[in-house]
Amino acid sequence: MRLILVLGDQLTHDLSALRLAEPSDVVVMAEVMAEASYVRHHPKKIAFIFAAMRKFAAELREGGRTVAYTRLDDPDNSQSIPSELLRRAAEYGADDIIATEPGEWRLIQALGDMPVPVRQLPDDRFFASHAEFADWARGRKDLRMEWFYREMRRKTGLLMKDGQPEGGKWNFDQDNRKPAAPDLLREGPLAFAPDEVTAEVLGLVEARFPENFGRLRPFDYATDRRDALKALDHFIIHSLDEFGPYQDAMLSDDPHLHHSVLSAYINAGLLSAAEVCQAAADAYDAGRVRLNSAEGFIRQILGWREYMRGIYFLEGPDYTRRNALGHDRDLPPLYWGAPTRMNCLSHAVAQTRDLAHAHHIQRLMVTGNFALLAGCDPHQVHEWYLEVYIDAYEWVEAPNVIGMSQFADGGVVGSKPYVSSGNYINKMSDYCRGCAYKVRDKTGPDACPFNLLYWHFLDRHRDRFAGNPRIGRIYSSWDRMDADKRATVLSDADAFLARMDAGEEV
Ligand code: FAD
Ligand code: DLZ
Ligand code: SF4
Repeated sequence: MRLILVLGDQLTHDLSALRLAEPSDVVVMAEVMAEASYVRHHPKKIAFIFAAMRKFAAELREGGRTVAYTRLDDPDNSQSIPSELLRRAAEYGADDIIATEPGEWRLIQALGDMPVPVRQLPDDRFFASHAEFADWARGRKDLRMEWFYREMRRKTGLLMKDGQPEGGKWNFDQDNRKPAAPDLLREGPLAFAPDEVTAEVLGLVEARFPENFGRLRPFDYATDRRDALKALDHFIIHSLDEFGPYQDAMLSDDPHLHHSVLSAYINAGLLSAAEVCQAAADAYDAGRVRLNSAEGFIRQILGWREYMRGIYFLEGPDYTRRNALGHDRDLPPLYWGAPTRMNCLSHAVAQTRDLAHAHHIQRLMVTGNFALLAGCDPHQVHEWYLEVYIDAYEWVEAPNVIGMSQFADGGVVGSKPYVSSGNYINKMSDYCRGCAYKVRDKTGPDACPFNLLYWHFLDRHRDRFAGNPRIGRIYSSWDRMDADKRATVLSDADAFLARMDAGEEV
């Protein structure tokens, strides 16, 4: 007798472990506190995963499989994945367990340490295997995503014509940096009313996780493949064409703009990365969307998503403890919704609380940028992102946070830190218009904190970044500034940080 483990982010019918399953095997799925509480996940994230797990288990049963499914409140639930596997092994007399490799070192190691042997098969829902990524990385001085992405384009043939990139270029990002105007006609993602299964899970999550940061209701995410496919179609038809030009824009009254909001579905396995990329390429081939949008969108998945996974597994289990810049400030309470006068942060955090989602530029250039400029402990920042986003699993979250956003890996992911003054946020959003701070003020009581902290960050990390070819020249602007003004900027920044550390509203 054999058990087949399916985790909450492995809800894919042709998962490697399920492909190997014999009719007599028992599929094990379990809602457990160990997974639901290794960080205090957003209630919407827990509800999404539990509802999607329950519906996936029902689909497996309809397909004739035997599923041993543990609900969170089952009296026999032993509340961790390894202990549930042991309990089920004893129950069914199983001495062999097959799993698809989990997306987190913690669980890979836990399965490796089990007294019953667990065979962990490669997770082949990705475009590149661990070995392929390691081969690509071997011997390279730096691991830039762009080069890896080109390999993936060649490998998959996506947007390729006669061995050359469609349109003669690999990347059309210079067309993709437009700020957005408020537009009442923008479609946004599809919303799904909770069905019976989801409604029951919402009640469970409400009762069991009342203290977790984030609003559970209204809940309108898809929780099965059928609805996730509808969300994909809707995005391709209504939003993909304008995805490219506005992918870096932010608007106070529009949390999604032209973004797909498909990450939760792809990461949990309800949609495959390959089918999502193919749908975008097909829309381009059919003349329905512009090339810079199709290419920009496909690059996020075929390039960034795949590359982030490669980095996570290449860099090893200590990656989330990296702290190359020696940052140690506690993440301020405003990240959990305490009031702040900074309008951009207030919006990004409120949206995160309400939706368990924020788009890439909000994550990178608002919440991430501020934490980096303020010198916050990258491990705390990492845990925050892992908690609050519905699409967050360590393999994808950690390289984005520790690497891309906080530069805590010392430059494995990014060749320069993603920092900016208020100027960038003002250019790409309407946040500054409604802010108590003045984005044009460089010093003084109303100066935008991003302006103060930007120079503070560069000044305190001069030794590391002055020689960096991508940002080094900014130091000449800083050095040209009048000495008194430089001193005022730094002391205003220190005063701001001191007020923040003292728990004052900033
Ligand atoms: P779209 O803008 O529509 O992009 C399409 C798809 O591309 C996404 O669904 C996603 O699958 C993929 N994608 C885009 N950018 C990235 C990226 N940098 N890394 C990996 N995949 C990408 N994404 C996660 O899936 N989980 C995370 O935990 C996560 N944490 C992040 C933390 C930080 C600090 C930053 C800067 C980015 C993070 N991202 C994460 C990447 C990105 O912000 C989200 O994938 C995206 O916002 C999801 O919304 P969407 O589906 O509308 O994406
Ligand atoms: C995130 C999550 C949560 C909240 N709960 C469960 C669960 O109860 N059971 C389960 O199998 N998986 C859950 N997950 C997803 C796992 O944490 C995820 O598989 C690992 O982090 C590896 O990516
Ligand atoms: Fe954010 Fe500064 Fe703009 Fe206010 S002025 S919204 S703090 S960037």
